[in-house]
Amino acid sequence: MKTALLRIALVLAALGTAAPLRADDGYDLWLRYSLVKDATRLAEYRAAIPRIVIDSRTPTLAAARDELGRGLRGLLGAELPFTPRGPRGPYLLAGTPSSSREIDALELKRELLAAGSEGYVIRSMDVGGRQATVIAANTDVGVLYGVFHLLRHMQTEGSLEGLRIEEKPRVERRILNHWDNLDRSVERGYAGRSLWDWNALPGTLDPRYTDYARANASIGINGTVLTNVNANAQVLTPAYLQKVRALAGVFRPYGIRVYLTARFSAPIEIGGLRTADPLDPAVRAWWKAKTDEIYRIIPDFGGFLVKANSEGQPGPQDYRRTHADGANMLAEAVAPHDGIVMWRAFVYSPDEPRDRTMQAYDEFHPLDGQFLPNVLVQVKNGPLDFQPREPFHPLFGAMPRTPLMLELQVTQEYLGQHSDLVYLAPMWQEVLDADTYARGAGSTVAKVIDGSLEGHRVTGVAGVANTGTDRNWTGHPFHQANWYAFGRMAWNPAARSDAIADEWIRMTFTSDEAFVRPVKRMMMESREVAVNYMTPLGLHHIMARSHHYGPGPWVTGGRADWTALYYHRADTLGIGFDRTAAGSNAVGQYVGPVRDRFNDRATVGDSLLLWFHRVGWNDRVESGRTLWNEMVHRYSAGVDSVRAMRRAWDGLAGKIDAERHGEVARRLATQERAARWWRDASLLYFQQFARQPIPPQYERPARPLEFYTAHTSDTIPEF
Ligand code: BDP
Repeated sequence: MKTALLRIALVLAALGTAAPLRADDGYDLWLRYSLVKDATRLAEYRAAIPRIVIDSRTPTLAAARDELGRGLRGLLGAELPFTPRGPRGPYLLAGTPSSSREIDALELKRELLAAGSEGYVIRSMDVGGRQATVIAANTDVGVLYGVFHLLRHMQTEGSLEGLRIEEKPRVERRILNHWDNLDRSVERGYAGRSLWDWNALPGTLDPRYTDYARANASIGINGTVLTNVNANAQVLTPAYLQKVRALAGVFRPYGIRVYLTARFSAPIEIGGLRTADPLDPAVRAWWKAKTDEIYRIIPDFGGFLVKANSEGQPGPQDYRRTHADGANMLAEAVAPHDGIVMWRAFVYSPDEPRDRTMQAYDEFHPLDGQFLPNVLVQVKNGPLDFQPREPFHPLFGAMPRTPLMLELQVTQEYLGQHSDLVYLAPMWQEVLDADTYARGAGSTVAKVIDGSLEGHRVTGVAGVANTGTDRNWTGHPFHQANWYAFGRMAWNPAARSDAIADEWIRMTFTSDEAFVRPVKRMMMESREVAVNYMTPLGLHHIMARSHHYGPGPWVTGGRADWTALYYHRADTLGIGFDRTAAGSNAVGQYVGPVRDRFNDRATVGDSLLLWFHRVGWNDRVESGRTLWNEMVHRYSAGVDSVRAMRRAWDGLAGKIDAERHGEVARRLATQERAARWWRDASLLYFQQFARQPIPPQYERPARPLEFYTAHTSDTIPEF
């Protein structure tokens, strides 16, 4: 009796009846591999893949094999046998022409030629009279990527019949930038402490390092900069390099290289030199020796990321040298080892500039053609600093002889930090799709980045990571989607944000359409919602001082371009930063048609209106409302949309596990309070200048302006 009951219980468990409500702490990210719900699909998978053939003699093929085992065990609810060569019947075959004689014999030569060093081919095909699902690649890591693709295909319940997939990344270096400090604090991190336990390294290897690598490999990320751009030279000392080597050893099987940030003054700080002048022979020799030492310890080290002469960081300009002089010195040191230098263009002068958004272009544009071939200039998506909305950076398309790397911020410094559900992929898509007109119509930022516009071979995309020691890696469960989307868009800058959201939801939660549809809508709208309650109509950098969470349009004092006033310039006549030809002429940094569009009030569009124009409070905008009324409307709509998101989410209770549902519900409640805080504080502040009432159909602010301006902490005030 007991055993019969047990058997029934086991069968029920295997059928996954209880699966939707299984408590889930989010640790498994999108790699949950829960049992396939659709019975027909499940039967199809079980019939097509009763066994797996993969030679796993290398660490990377072993990782591929482990992932297949783990994934299919979860998806199919059964342990599949790994056989050297199955007897009869269908099977899954994975490998390279050198790991597998069967693969070598397949008619896939042309496809494999096209797949390159990281691509793969997935086929349902006949192999020696037997039906096989084949994952073939030229390299082990290609096989691993193919395995993750097939698992994703099955997690999203695609058919295995007639599979013909050929994939390869469009960008060579797909890199996370960790702004992690050696004391384990994370600059602009909202998910706990740094994943790198420097004290315990190199002796102790946290199992999370492997899961971190798996997650990254599953979305094609192939590099990680372990340390903050505000760099500490200590990481280049022998003791730390041993720790870095230990991490590199964990990541290597997953195709992930490590990179480090190089503090420009390291020759002085840890090298005992008196200068860090990039043209000084002793300095050059020091970097060369240091680099050789690093490569002796980590033979596949990726290279250096450098923030120089920006926000107090040392750099070549301290010695009256150029950014090219600095970058080339390091590039020469890493070149013999096939390394690269990622030199950041996020610079602005220590003197207060007329228009800060113009400085990176002014400095870097003249240097085009002066960088060595293994230097990438890393440019943030917009000319200011990761705001909820910015125009694309004018350097894209303006440095044809230099490979430009796109830097995106996955962590949400300016987009609600720990609390706000903001899916960032639509914002990244907006940038990647933007037409620079550098070589006529169709010269999109995506084509600049993937090298196709100017024929660059070295290409890259960087994302400032949002990971930390929180059990679910990113704090907010939906912030996992931004890590996921970053990888998918770095692999293919032409990927669509809604398709990525769709697969992420299915893999992370469920394929139940009644859940997928509303959640996808919520995600796709979320960025515009945040823009509305934070910085509508092209407003920017009106966040609170330093911590950047919550509103601070009143911030003045100190360095002018670190204040909100500098950016919004509100007075009784109007508001906005005049960047037209009559103003700072920032529009002049864009190519003809773009310049003209931004320069003209009639064509710029409301979304970037106050970025480029000063507008009177009673001027009409696209909706036909006056500017003031539109501002009230947008801030209010932002709050209303968050309320709608909460209602939609509450209605989905029971469709997924209570644990993650509850966590998101709690964060949405916080987001609503944050949105109201933004709305009330911003409207009251700007109202002083507009001198007009909030129209009666809109909600009143809860407290007077002084209440909000008196609040300076990074917690939401009680109102
Ligand atoms: C800003 C951050 C600051 C970073 C800087 C950078 O506020 O913490 O150091 O960017 O990108 O957005 O270097």
